[in-house]
Amino acid sequence: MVKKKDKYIVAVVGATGAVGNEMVATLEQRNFPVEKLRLFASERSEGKTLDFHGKHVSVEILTDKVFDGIDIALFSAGGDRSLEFAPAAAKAGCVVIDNSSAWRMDPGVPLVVPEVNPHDLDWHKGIIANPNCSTIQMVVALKPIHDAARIKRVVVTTFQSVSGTGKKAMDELLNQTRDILNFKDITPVIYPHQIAFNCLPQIDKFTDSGYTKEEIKMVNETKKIMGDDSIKVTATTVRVPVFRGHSESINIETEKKLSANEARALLSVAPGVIVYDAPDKSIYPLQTIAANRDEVYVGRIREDDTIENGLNMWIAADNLRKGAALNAVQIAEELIKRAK
Ligand code: 25A
Ligand code: L14
Repeated sequence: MVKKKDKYIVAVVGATGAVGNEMVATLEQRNFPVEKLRLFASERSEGKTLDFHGKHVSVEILTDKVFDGIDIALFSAGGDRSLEFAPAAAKAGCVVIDNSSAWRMDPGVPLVVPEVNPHDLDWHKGIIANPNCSTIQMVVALKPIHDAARIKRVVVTTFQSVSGTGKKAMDELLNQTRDILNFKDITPVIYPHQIAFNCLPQIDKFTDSGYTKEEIKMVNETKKIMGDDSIKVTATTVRVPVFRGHSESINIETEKKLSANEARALLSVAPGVIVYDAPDKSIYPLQTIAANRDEVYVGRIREDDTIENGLNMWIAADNLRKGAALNAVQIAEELIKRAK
């Protein structure tokens, strides 16, 4: 449990990664009440420093002994590190907000998007999971529609940027693009195929079902966050040659009829959402518009007349912010609001 204080000792684990960097920036931008910031990564980052409120903070090596006295730790160093270190951190009295997929479906761990299910923070036991980036932005847009008309089924296709995979993937897209434009041969390393000038219908590993783990995460995490196992979700997740921001095409079937205008009205007052939908002016969500912004952009809202109660929409959000770092910091903000 987080105890009520004026300021907190906060740690970022995996601080030198793409998401970790964004966590440090988000804590600063939102003026989170930080008494002391501690940064952890592997030996590879020893000697590095990151700036926080104008001061250089040194990166320390992560061990299971470091957590004494830390109030809140934001983890983003990959699933294996979360499995290994989060229990030790929780045991030391530190509340872990974990960005990996390691703990998300554990029944003893709440999976939280503050706009959707902040009440699930009430039953955490020291570890709170931050959902998958594609799931977070989708449930922010689905929640007001579910509350008004009950969602029966969702068909989603994602268009995901390379920053979700980390810094090395961003370098791979940049280097491949430059090499191809210079007529040089390229060798894919991070992704199984060329990502420059290409779209890959694979994110994370394939399972025996033929679906990727990313697709399965979207199905299971949506039910857990929305607290409704009856919502059917089917997903196709696609990597596109974009650096930052994910888009999604979403088809929704509801129990009750909702017109496109009614959906637009609900979404326009929903927390964390910007309705960006003026097709006559070619205004619709784009990864370039959502990048470096906090909100989920929703547009192309239309009725699907091939089913009784159907809607189509297109959404975009920043995967490193709402999809990862911002959602984690918002969870921390909710925790300190509830602290006693
Ligand atoms: O281990 P896994 O489960 O396979 O997952 C690791 C992957 O998950 C990514 C992460 O991206 C990495 O590719 N990742 C993290 N959060 C994610 C999310 N929300 C996510 N992917 C999707 N969604 P990353 O490279 O941007 O961030 C990695 C961070 O974790 C730190 N870290 C790694 N091992 C650690 C550790 N921290 C503590 N203990 C450990 N044992 C890592 O710190 C980074 O902060 P680092 O010091 O290892 O890396 C600093 C720089 O070096 C680069 N790098 C990483 N690995 C190698 C490398 N360089 C050379 N060789 C390597 N093998 C990193 O890019 C970073 O810039
Ligand atoms: O958080 O884009 O489960 O490669 C892991 C894969 C996030 C996206 C997660 C990617 C995902 C990431």
